[in-house]
Amino acid sequence: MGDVTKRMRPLEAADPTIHALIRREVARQEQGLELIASENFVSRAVLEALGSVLTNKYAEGYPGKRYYGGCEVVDEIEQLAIDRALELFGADHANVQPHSGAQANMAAFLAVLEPGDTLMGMLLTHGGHLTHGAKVNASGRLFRAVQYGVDETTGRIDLDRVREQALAERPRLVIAGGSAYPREIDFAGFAAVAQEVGATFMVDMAHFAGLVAAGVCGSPVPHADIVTSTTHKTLRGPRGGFILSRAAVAKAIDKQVFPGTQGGPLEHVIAAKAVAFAEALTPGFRTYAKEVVANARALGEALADRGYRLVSGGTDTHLLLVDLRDREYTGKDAEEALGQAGIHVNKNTVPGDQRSPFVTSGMRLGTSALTTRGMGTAEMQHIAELIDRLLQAPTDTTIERVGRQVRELSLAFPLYGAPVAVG
Ligand code: DSN
Repeated sequence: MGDVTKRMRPLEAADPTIHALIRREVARQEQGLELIASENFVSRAVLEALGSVLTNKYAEGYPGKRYYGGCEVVDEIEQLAIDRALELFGADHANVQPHSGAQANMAAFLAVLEPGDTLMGMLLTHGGHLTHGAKVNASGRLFRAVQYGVDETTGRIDLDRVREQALAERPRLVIAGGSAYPREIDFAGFAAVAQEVGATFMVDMAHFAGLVAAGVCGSPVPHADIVTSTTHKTLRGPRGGFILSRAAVAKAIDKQVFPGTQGGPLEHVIAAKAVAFAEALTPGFRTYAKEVVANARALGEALADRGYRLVSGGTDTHLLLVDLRDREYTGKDAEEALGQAGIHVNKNTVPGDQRSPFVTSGMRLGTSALTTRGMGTAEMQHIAELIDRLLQAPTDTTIERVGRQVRELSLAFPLYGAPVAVG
């Protein structure tokens, strides 16, 4: 029989506990329906780059100007990531080092603001993002944060109101973008407001970057001075961030990423970003992004047909926000009940929500991950039916029955085919 450890992969032999936990997570991802709007499934190529020896390398600085020797290979990798990001989005400058979207945003703020300056972003509870000036975040502590909301009856940004607020508050930075806003944003309109008050205009496109890359929704790049993003949502890359900018602020951005807010870049992640950017440049990715939006519309319509209220009445993107205030259950209840059957959504505040962010009156859904698995509009209709069945009667029997159908549906759309190597 020989030594069984010889047939094991290194992680399994060295740390069976972590190995087993990763296998459990592989099974959870394979057998569930991932509807969390900020999640997606990367390709095996991205996974391979992420798990590479590039993690061993220190490379503080930028390609050609590092504080360490031996950077000739990572220089080429990082330059490729930059060049591909520029080709994909058509900006003057790209910095691919931010470890996350939050890091990208803080570096961008510090590039154009001094502590105490006024920034203006969308309220977290109206679909904005924590890092756009929420009190509990450094963006709300270091800067004077003014927050705009959506019109609570339409669920949409009212640019006239944003303009009035900007004229009254005179922010030095105006931010558009968020994490639970299902509609396309009028970037040209925002840019005009920012210009009128003499502010820098920044767009955080983390959620819809993949749709922008594919040309399925309008690009903020021609309108904004700075565009920040993550790589792991609709863009389907590794967990991380990047910043695009006009030439005029490029040096300031680079300085605030390193040495301003970060140390050594994660070159293994940067390599994986380069792989994902190359994937996003293919015609196949354009088809994928179109399907993501078609699936979100189909899922929204199927839920609306069953009586669910969608904030803003629908979606232009990958994302849906369901207002549960006319129901007897909360967002937390919905997230927990659906989760027990393997349907993963997240509770989310809706505009005007009286409940805390830990409870909420809404749920947010997105179609990027299931579209990666190959699911289409027919599956979205089936999923709406499963969601409705479970939320109407979250009994043990329904959870068991819906859970069985969830597993069947998931396994009909294999995630990675053969088992993913975990070590
Ligand atoms: N937490 C992410 C989301 O779920 O949208 C944004 O950072």
